[in-house]
Amino acid sequence: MSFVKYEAKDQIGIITIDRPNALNALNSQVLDDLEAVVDAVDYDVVRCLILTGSGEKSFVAGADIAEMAEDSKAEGKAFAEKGNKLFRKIETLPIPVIAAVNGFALGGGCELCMSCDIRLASDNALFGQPETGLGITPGFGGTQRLMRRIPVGKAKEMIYACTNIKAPEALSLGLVNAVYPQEELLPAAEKLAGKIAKNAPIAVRQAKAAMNEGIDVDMDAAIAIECERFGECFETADQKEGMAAFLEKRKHEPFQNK
Ligand code: CO8
Repeated sequence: MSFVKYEAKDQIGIITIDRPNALNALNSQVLDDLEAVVDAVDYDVVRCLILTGSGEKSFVAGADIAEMAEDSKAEGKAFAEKGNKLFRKIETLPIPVIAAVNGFALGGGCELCMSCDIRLASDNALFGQPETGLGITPGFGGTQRLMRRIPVGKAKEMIYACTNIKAPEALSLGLVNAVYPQEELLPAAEKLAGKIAKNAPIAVRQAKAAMNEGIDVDMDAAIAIECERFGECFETADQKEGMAAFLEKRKHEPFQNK
């Protein structure tokens, strides 16, 4: 039995963490199941992924506390490496990933959504890094990504003081792009994924790579990355069709990912 479900809808893939009895907490099996699902996606066909949690209460309530409670230093480090490797894989997938945060996004849950390109939230979403209250640090990227997503001082407060933030504050900090009533969250994520899927897939991929690769390097290196990625779009069928359609004042044909 897998704790992660996958559904393909046209060119959109929906991944659901499905361990509702533990509020979708991430134990080793959930991480393995999530990696297996991510690896099995056909990236030639699927143009955008949505990642969400099952139920209406929780996206992911963190790493599984029961599983790691008795870990040694070495086991703790190994678990952090396992989660970080997977989250980095998600962050660097060739196509965009939208996190539809449908409730608790605590600890590893906050970290998982931060490894996605875009976060949308339900109005009951709660974000936080409660780890220091458990005697540990965030270990699935939280000490690094939170301060890259929101102001550093606020990230430090959230981590040192275990201050959780509700959806409206997450919106005002830019941690999420939009907040919806619970029942509107997934339709909104699918609508946005559909808009992304309509655009030239090679261009979207190159744009994602350019932004991901450029964000942590100096501006000269970042601009060089952009030039490289921009050049890669030319001589593609979709670039030729997109530009020809503009010049001929017509709608472009559906992009082919070629
Ligand atoms: N791990 C394991 N089980 C969990 C977790 C979790 N993170 N969260 C919830 N559960 C389980 C509960 O134990 C409970 O199980 P049971 O019914 O068998 O007792 C079930 O889910 C339902 O939970 P509650 O009854 O507690 O539900 P409430 O609505 O009362 O409370 C909360 C919801 C507030 C979300 C509460 O469950 C809670 O505080 N959960 C823990 C949140 C947390 O601290 N998360 C951070 C975990 S640490 C982490 O993520 C570190 C990431 C980096 C790891 C690095 C590796 C070394």
